[in-house]
Order: sequence, then C-alpha cells, then structure tokens
Amino acid sequence: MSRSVKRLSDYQPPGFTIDSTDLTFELDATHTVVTAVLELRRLDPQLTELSLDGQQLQLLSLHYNDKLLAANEFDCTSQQLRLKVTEDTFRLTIRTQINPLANTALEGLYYANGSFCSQCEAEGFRRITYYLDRPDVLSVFRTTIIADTAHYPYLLSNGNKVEQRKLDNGQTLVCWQDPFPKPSYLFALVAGDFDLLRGDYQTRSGRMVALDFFVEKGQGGKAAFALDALKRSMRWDEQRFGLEYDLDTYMVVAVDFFNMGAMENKGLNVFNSKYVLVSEDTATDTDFFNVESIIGHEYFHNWTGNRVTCRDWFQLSLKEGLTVFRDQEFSRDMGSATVNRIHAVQVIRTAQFAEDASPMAHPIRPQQVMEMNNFYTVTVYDKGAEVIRMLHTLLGEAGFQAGMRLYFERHDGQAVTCDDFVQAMQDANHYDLSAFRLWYQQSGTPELTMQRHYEPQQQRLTLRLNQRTAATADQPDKAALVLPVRYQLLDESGNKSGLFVMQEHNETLVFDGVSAQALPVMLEDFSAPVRLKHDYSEQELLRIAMEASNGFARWDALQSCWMLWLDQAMHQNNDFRLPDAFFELYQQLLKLPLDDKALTAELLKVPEYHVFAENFQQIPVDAILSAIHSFRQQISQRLAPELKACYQQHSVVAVEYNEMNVGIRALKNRCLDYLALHGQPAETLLLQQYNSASNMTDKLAVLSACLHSAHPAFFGLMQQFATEWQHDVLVLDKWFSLHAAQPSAQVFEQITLLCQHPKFSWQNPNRVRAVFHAFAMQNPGQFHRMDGRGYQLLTDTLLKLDPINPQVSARLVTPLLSWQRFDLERQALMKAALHRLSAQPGISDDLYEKVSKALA
Ligand code: 0A1
Ligand code: ZN
Repeated sequence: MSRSVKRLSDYQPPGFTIDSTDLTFELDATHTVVTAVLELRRLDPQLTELSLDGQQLQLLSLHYNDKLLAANEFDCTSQQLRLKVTEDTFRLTIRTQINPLANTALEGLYYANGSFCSQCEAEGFRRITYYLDRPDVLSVFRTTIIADTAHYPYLLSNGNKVEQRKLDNGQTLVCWQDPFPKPSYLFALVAGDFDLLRGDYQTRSGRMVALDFFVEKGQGGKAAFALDALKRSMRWDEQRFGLEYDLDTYMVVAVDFFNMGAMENKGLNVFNSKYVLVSEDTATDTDFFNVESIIGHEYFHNWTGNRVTCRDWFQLSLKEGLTVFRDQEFSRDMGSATVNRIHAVQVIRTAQFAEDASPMAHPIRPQQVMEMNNFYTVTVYDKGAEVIRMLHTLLGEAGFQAGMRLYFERHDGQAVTCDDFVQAMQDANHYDLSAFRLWYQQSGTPELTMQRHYEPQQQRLTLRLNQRTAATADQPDKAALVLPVRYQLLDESGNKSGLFVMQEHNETLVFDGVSAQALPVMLEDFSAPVRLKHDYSEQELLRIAMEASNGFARWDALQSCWMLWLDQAMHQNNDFRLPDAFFELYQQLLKLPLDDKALTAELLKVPEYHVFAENFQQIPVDAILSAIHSFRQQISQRLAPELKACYQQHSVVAVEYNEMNVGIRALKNRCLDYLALHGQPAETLLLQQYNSASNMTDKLAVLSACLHSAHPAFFGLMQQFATEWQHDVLVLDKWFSLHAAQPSAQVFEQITLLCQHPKFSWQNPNRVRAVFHAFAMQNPGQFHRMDGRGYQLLTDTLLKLDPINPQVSARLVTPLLSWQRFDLERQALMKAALHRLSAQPGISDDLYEKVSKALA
C-alpha cells in the first residue's frame, strides 16, 4: 500500500510517451498471459530512467528492443518497473501474468459470471500490464485476444475488428485496432457468451454506424429501450452540439459485476446491467430514466472525455462535469424539464452540500488525492455540472456553443486542463472569466443572504445580497465567487425577470416602480449552487407556490415552507398543525393537477429525511423523523377524499414509458403513498393495485407505500414478490432494498437473512449496495439508533467487504464520516466505529483515506 498523497501542484509532463501499444491476451480465468509491445519515445532528452506503473502483476519476461533483459538489468517493485534507457525511441516487449478470477476489486481485468471484463479508469490498466498509466499519454492500440471458442464466442475490444480466425486448439483469435490515440484508462476488453441485439444509425453526414448490445443470455429483449436511447442520444448530440460519432461500430456490453454505473471506453462501453436491461414488468419509470440518461452520458463522453481527455486526474471534472451537464440537458429535452431540474437540485442540496460539510470536502478540481477512485464524487460530477451550467447561464446558448466549438478546434486529440476549457469559453465570447475560475479551486457551499427593503414613496425595492462561504475541512479561507443570480419579480403588473451577476461579498439590486406587494423570487432554476437565506414569510412563500409561473420556483418555495414548518413542529412538540392555506393549495393541486403531472407529484411530496437534515449543522434525527411522520399523517387525514378522488381519476395508465404516463403514475402513486396511512381500510386498495399492476412502477409503489406507512400488508406482499421474482436478480435487488429500509428493529435479523439468500453475494457490488446502501441511507431511524447497532452493522460490513472490494467499501462508509454533525452520544458511537475501521490491519487506501480524514 502506498498511502502517499499526490498533489496537482506536483504535475510534471510525461518524460516518455507511447506511440503504439500492441497487446495480446491469452485468456484464462486464473492464468491470463498479457504480451505488451510498446513503441516508446523519449520526450525529455535529460532522462535516463523509465518508470512504468504496475500492480499485482507477475512479470514473465522483458525485452528491450530485441534483447531479453536479465533480472539485474531492471528494477521491479510492487508499484513500478524501472529501467535505464539510452535511446530516444525503443521497443519494450513485456510479458505478464494475471489472475482475473482472484480480482474481486473489479479493477483491471476480472473474471466474473463466466465472462472476462475490464475496468481501467482511473488506474486499473496498471493491473493488466506495466505502462505509463496516466491520461496524458495517448497511444494507438491494437489488441489481439485468444480464448476458448466454446466459452467465449465474443471477444471484444476498442475500435474496428481487423481479424478473426479459428485456431487449431479450439480457440479463436480476434484482433482489434483503434485508430484514435487514447489514454490507457479508455482501453477495454470483454470476452464471453452473450445475447446480441443489433441496430444501426445513420449519422447526419450519412455514415452508417453499427450499434451492438451484448447482454446476458436470454436478456436480449430487455436491451431494446437502451438501443433506442442510444439512437436518441446520437441524434441529440448532432442537433444540439453539432457532434457526430466517429467509428463504424458502437458496442455496449452489460455486465452484472461492475463497481459503478457505466464506463465510456472508446467504441466499447461497459455498463452495469442495471442501466441497460429494462422492461415495463421488471423496471420502474426511474430505472428507464436512468438507462436513458446513462446511455446518453457515456455516449456524450465520446467527445467530452475521449476525443478531448484530461491531462491528469485532478482535471476529472473537465470531462465529468461537462458530460453530466450534457446528459442533464438531454434528459431535460426527453422528459419533464422542471422535474429533471428539481431532481438535479436535490442531488446538490443533499449529497453535495453534505460532502462539502464533511471531512472529504474538496473543490471540483481537487488539489490532493490519495486514492483517485475516491474522487468520483457528487462534487466533481454534479457540482462540476453546475459550474458548467453557470457558464452556460453567463454566456447564453449561442455563446456557450461557440466556446464548445473553439474548445474542440483547439484541443481535439489532446489531454487538457479545466483552464483550457474555460479559456476557450472566454476567448470565443470575449468575456472575462478570470474571477469565475475560482469555482474550480474553492470548495464549500456559499450562503447567499437576501434582505429586502421597500421604500413606498419611491416605489423602490432594494435587495441587499451578501455571500459567505464557511471554512471547509480542506480550506480555511474563502473568497467571493461569481454568482449568476436569475430572478423574477412577482408583481400585479406582470413578472419581470433578469440575471444579476454577483461578484463581491456584498451587493445591492434595486427595482424601481414596483408595488409594495412585489415579491422577488431569487435564484430561479437554482442558477448557482448556493444555499439561499431569505426573509420571506410563510404567507409570501405560499404566494410564490401558488402564483409563480415557473414550476421550479413554486416547488422551491414549498421546500422553504417545509423548513419553516419543521422548525415550528420542533418547537411545539408536534402539536403543530400545518396551516389551512397549505391544505388549500394541496386541495387545489389534487382537484386540478397541473399539465405536468410529474411536477404535481413533486409538489405534493413531503421532503425526505436527507432534505431536511442538510439544513442543520447538528442534525436532529429523531425530531426530523417524527415531524415527517406527523406531516404525512395530517395530509392523509385532512385530504382523504381528494387523495382518493385523484388516485381514482389517474388509476388507469397505459404501461408504456413516456413523459405523460410517467407523470400520471407518479401522481397516482403519490396519492397511494398517503392513502396507505389509513391502515386497514387501505388494504383493499393496496392489494388491488399490487395484483392488477401491469408494470413494476405500480407494484413497487405499493410496497414502498406499505413500508412508509408500516402497513401490515407489507410482509405478505414482500413474500409474494420474492416468489414472483426470485429468478431476476435486478428485480430482487429492489426487494433487498425494501427489506433493508424497514424502519423497525426487525431489520437487523432481516439483513442477516438477506446475506444468506442464495442470490446474495459479497462479490457483487449491486447486491451489496441493494442491502447496505439502502440500510445506511434510506433507513435513518435504524441506522442512527441510540444503541449504536446500526453503526456496528455498517462497520462489520465494511470490515468484511474492504478486502473484497475497496471501491465499494469506501463508498459505503460515507454516512459515518459526518459524525460531527450529530448529538454527542451518536458522535461517540460513530467515532468508535471509525476507530475500529482504522485499527484494522491492511485496510485499503480507499477506506483509509476517508477514515483518516474523518478522524483527523
Ligand atoms: N467514467 C465513468 C465512471 C467510472 C469511473 C470510475 C470507474 O471505476 C473506478 C468506473 C466508471 C463515467 O463517468 O461514466
Ligand atoms: Zn462520466
């Protein structure tokens, strides 16, 4: 284990580069032999030593040009292979042996479920062969794969297939060539037996592209939606960004064992099967949404990530922030724009704000990293996308697109930095972005405070704005940021809207000729990723919720109302009653839902625990949970007839996944969620929907309504569900998660049973997350129990998991890291759990980096 910290400020350009990489894989589950022939070129003539990265490799032989090197002619450690170099260009032939079956970390080349699969981002390629495993070394790749024909009829790698032949010994040899120079993290290899779903796509310039989806045998039918989503992504990128696909084939492989969502390897995307395989009877509307957006995300990477890549891993947001922005824009065009924005904002306000407030706080371009895998975060991805969105807001669509064109013109085929991107935006628009760049450097969540001052004589409304960013774990001092503040003035004379670009700590915004009733709605569409502190009264917020023309503003005003009501509930020991005006609004929404039914469903939702929690420095777990319970009870009791009527009115929906049907289902199931609180009388309704449901969304909605209301029908239905779906692991994951989210002490025995389930596997990240992510994140009551049992369960799990898969264990530890945000008793328990982890000998770098920061 290295335990060393790498710093952005230490970046050095590579001293050598690799012009061509020729790889041969002789595949075997436990003894794969990799022969790498590398054509190297010295870039820095001063250098006399070459150092290649390598981990967990067994070196079989090493040739320098044609000379076999003896063991004393190079130096081979657990991390590097070093040798003396005298020529400017030379060839290395490196033979290594690896054990893909033993690779449970799923990084590098691994064998799982009968197939070989690779994952090289960020630094997995060094587990395949010795290499300059850094994103600024770009090479053309030729890959030969030799494997047993019967077991592995499909042998896949990047680029175009240039050769395929049967060998005498029952093996097949396939050779691939990728004409685009790429860094090693974009290399991929897959070998196995699959169902193949084929399609094609004609690009706008008339080229035909073959689209091939490889999925588990028998699952081919479930890839049709993903294939269509890929075509929509390709068309959309041509129309909105003018970007066309560049190879003749685009392949997607869906695998069951995968650490993340998906990976954009050039021409050969590898996907977690969860994000490819959907059908109405097995997948929810959310699953369909995720498939479309992740298919889009990986496809969009072909330009933002692959054609132009990152100079070093500190620049990860260059490709990820930009690509998330692009996939969000794509999703927005495919479904409800407002609801999409609401969901993106919720990710920022919960997970990202929480990360900023945690020991892992970092800017979107981190300055130091121990384990790169720990920096695939909501900050780099989602806050990164908000930073790109702010550029878009400042420059407008035309200006932003001009910037994108210049960026590709300058940097196609290069490995560049976030600064290069901003510079292209700046130069294309002649817009000074020097102050804006601070967003890349500064971590933390700015707090924007607004105070109003009205002068009746002058009919003048003055807004005093102040911004302040509190110190974070990584940075004590913060400066003022550029904040694009979109606003709308609600006034009898109509709505005025505009954009105010705030640059200093304190600024004022003056509106003349406005009435005393005028209400400024600030930060429309969440135009900057900040916390807004305002001085609106409940009455004013409800007015915005009722009157604003912008759906996002209505939802946002209600969010603020919920915070006020939580505060009141906490001070009144739950004698608090929600105001009549609120019920009137809900009544109206139920009687006359908006055209956008999905938005109506969002407006009718009591925020979840994490939404409330993120507004506190010290999180009052129990008070939040009991207030949520009381709010939901009040709504279900007071609005029973309206909920029932709305439910019935929307109960018949066509099964197909489209914007309208998704919205209707969301609204209907929101009503059901409240109606389930009626106990026994609701049973008929619940059973009826469960048994007549033609789709997974409606079935799962019944189960989760039962779960939220602690309805006794839950256990019977869960049993029925398990019998129906025991053959389908992706569906079973939903059942695992529901069990793990059960808000009673029974959950502990239940989890023990789940881990003994024949379909559960500690090696499969989806299974582990289905149980333990659900427990730690969707079951706050049990996870944060005062007897510490929840923390103990998570800690036991991490200790077991870390040696198997450090990436997954390091992600699961997240909720323990924020121990300082709880009461003293919980703090002590969480801290003890962290100490137990840090005392464990051999803990991975991944987990160590987070645990040690939390305890620092
Ligand atoms: N680049 C991928 C995400 C990804 C990152 C790391 C991985 O392994 C450590 C795997 C996938 C994306 O943004 O889609
Ligand atoms: Zn990505």
